[in-house]
Amino acid sequence: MSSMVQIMGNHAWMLRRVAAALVAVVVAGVVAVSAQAPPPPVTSAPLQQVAGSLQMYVDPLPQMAKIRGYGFQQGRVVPVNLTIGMFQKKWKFHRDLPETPVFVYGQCADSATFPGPTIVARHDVPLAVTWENHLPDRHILLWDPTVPTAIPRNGGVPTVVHLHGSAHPPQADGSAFAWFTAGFRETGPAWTQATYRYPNVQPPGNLWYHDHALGLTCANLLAGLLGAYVIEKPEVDVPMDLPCDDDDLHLVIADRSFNIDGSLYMNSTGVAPSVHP
Ligand SMILES: [Cu+2]
Repeated sequence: MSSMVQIMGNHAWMLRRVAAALVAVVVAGVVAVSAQAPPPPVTSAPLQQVAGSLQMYVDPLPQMAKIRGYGFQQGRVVPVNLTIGMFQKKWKFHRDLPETPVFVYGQCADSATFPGPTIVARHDVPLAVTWENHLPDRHILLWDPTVPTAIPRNGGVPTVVHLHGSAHPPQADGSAFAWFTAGFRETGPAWTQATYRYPNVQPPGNLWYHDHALGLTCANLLAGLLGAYVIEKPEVDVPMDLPCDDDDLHLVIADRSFNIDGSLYMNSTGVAPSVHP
């Protein structure tokens, strides 16, 4: 988790935009402070108790659903449009854990998974994805009130999707300021479109998609808004005899700690509390 956030923290352009918007959102930030309950006092003891109570090797290795990001027409590969939503649901992380409230991606609430479904795109075949926010009015986690944060006036959880490592036009980049709430009821200042088009013109490889909303990337990813995105290129993959289709298994490793009730634990203490609480 922390490494993911550090990756995000390296986006220099984002820092510039955050700096530019700092003045504009400082009032909203004050709202965020007063709207949040104080973080619960959690010590490492209950976390270790929960982690220590989980028996190892009792659950099968989970395999995330795959969504094919291209179609076939008369034997030819053709572009498709996907609709992928964000949903709140409960996820069973381990046989011995109670169900955990999460925010997850999927084509419907029933099929949404933690992490999200693996999108398998084809090199040089553009993919259009309409990302939909079906999240409730309130977040399941706290957020950091000391950084500029997207705070909608009418409730809801701001989200916006960034396809990490992809080469695509800026309007499909998932700017932190292009956030939107459920039903596009409210949108951030950089929001322009509901459908993102990914050209998939770069070399084949493994990417990942994740939430990117201003100030909420940490909480939204911790809640489960992340997934893998693969660009296949048969001309490269086949001669190397690389696994394909059902034999190509994608692993996403995401470390989480759990409270005794099964909910996700969020550390609300910064690494340098005197500077950044
Ligand atoms: Cu990223």
